[in-house]
Amino acid sequence: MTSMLHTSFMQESTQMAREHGPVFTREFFNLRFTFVTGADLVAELSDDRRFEKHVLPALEVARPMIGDGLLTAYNHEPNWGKAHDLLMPAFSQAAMRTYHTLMLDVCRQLTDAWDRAAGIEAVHVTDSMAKVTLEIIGRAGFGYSFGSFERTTTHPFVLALEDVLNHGQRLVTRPPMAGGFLGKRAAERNEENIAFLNGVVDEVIAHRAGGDHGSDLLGLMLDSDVLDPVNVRNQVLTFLAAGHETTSAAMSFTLYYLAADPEILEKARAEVDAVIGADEPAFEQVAKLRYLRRVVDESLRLWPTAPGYSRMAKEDTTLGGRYPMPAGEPFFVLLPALHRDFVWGDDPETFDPDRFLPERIRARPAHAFKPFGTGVRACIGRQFALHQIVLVMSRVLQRYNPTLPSDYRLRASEGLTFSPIGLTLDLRPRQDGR
Ligand code: MNH
Repeated sequence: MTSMLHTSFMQESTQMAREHGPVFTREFFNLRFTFVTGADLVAELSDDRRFEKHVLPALEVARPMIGDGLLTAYNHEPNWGKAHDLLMPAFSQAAMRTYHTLMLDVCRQLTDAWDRAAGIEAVHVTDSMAKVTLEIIGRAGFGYSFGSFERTTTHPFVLALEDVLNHGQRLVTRPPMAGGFLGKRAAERNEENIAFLNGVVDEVIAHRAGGDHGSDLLGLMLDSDVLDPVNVRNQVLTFLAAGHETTSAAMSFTLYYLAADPEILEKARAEVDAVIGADEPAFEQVAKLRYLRRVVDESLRLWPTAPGYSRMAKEDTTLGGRYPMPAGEPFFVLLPALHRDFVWGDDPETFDPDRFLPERIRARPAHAFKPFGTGVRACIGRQFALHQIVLVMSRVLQRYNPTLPSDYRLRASEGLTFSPIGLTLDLRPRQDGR
């Protein structure tokens, strides 16, 4: 869902932050963003006693599809707390053991597909990563395989999901089409898409009714009985909408940075060889890939695939003692700018995984790194995303020697997420017998 808007509003705003930060306002079509980019102010905004999540218009327009699902629920909606309490344990680091085997299955599908494909040059890694994350969340979320690696065209479910999200983005970024024919047609089509998505999920749920509910997230929700059926459906669609492209784009950026620097690539590969060897990684080994994890974190620093999140004051206050913040008014944490704040040193554009060495993290102010949002409304899928990203990267490094085409220059598209434009890699099998 990165292709529709043809904009770089967030990237431009990031450039402006050095001069105009730490708080400045910009308009984008009929939207108004007050950006916060300073680490000290973001730290203050992270206080859940004074501030809370604001559901951005860009999220709000997804409510016809995912309603009061975790991502788009208003703070006062009771289903948020019910779903949060129920699902938190299923997203803990320990729970990742449950998904490790299916994640490995999907890695095997990926490497099989790459090995089968005649060409190892100019592999469209962003497409491949999108398939990986879709298969993983489909299976972990509701035991569903989209057959991404067998298909030559995009699954209709995925097309409908992307259509709905794009439709929402157009609604908030363009003036209303004033009931014109095209607007009416687009609205109808959107309703058809939503009905189709609901139908697919409902069918899966119906198959589970009675008997064995299964050990995926859907099974957990059906077993517990605390969420009503519509909310269960909202959660399933939320995992797909929130957990698919953010994660796949993060994998693509990480692959870019690995391939872009032979020294970093070599260090990551040496670690994978030392910790795992040539076999499939065991669950416990993934967390031991400390250097690779730092590469992932550093990629998320420069390209936090979700560009930001929005906060509002619970009561009238001032931010940093000088920026008036009336209750309920949104302030947007612009992550690429926060992640280049002066607390990161004077070379914030330099890719350096060692910024995430434990002692260097401790030396930085808290809240300078927020790719997964903050507080009680932070990303529930964080461990799930990180486990699969590190796992998939390790499988790639075990098998291939990724190199960038010499003329590739990193540029990112933006929509609900950032994603690298036109990234391809040459993936030669490793020659050292691994
Ligand atoms: Mn995720 C919330 C970023 C992967 C499901 N996610 C958020 C927020 C950010 C975010 C930022 C906070 C939004 C806000 O404050 O409005 N999420 C990411 C990134 C990745 C990611 C950068 C991958 C990299 N997210 C995932 C995955 C899943 C997921 C994977 C599900 C399997 N995220 C969510 C849900 C929420 C969320 C659900 C809302 C949590 C809540 O409010 O309770």
